Amino acid sequence: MADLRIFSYLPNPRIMKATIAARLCGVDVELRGAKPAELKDWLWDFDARPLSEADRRKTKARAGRVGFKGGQLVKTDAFLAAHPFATVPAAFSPDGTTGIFESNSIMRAVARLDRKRSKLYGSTPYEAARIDSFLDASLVFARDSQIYLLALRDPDFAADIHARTAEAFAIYAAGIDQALQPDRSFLVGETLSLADICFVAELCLFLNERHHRPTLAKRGLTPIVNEQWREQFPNASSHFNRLIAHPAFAPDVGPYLQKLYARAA
Ligand SMILES: N[C@@H](CCC(=O)N[C@@H](CS)C(=O)NCC(=O)O)C(=O)O
Repeated sequence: MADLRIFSYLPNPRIMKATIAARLCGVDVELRGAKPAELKDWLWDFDARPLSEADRRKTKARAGRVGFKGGQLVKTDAFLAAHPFATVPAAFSPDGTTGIFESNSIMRAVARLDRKRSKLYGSTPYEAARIDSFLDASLVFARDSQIYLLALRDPDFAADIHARTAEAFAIYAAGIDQALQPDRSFLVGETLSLADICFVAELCLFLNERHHRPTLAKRGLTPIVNEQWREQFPNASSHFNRLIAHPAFAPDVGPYLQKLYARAA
């Protein structure tokens, strides 16, 4: 039995947080899920699976709210008890009784299950708290990033959203860049931590804006992460480039970015 089960649409950079940490911690994570569009035909449950006729009869469908707006999702009562915000990624303890939500918390759960003394969650309470600080700052950015990426699905997206998100990205990237100055190798302490993993995953997710280049262009806009970001935030950008080649990151991030760049081109 795996140490943690995660149900989500796949691939999902939010899940990379947990799978990268799992490689470094020697933790066994089981992934269940399918492409985003297919999750409407899945039972949202600890025992997540493609819906059978019996599942459809037994469980009522509910309106999706974030990312699945306009669709109907079949979430069991047990799923809602374990996951009160009803979102994916949705992690579960091996017996299915404890739901863990929010991708940063799922990643923290992996680090707490650490079998390799990886120190991914810091070596002291102060380091752990500083890692939390980066995870909180990342979630603030992630919220803006999510609103922007979902808005771009509509060619008539609200005019101010691009400028607001550009500002949010500049604040986030500047903080990361500052934390790496003058030539630090990691965001917290002297070794890789959850803070570095979270940064890479959030940026991978944000790079999805590239898929919406034509929509942006119609409004006279360009992607927020463009060529200039390397010059504006050199430490943050080289940190990202260094980490995506790291053996614990590459199996997830490599294929994800390859597909993203190929599709965006
Ligand atoms: N901040 C959360 C975001 C999770 C989230 O918003 N998930 C959306 C999909 S992008 C969801 O599950 N929506 C379910 C629904 O629409 O009912 C995390 O990092 O896990």
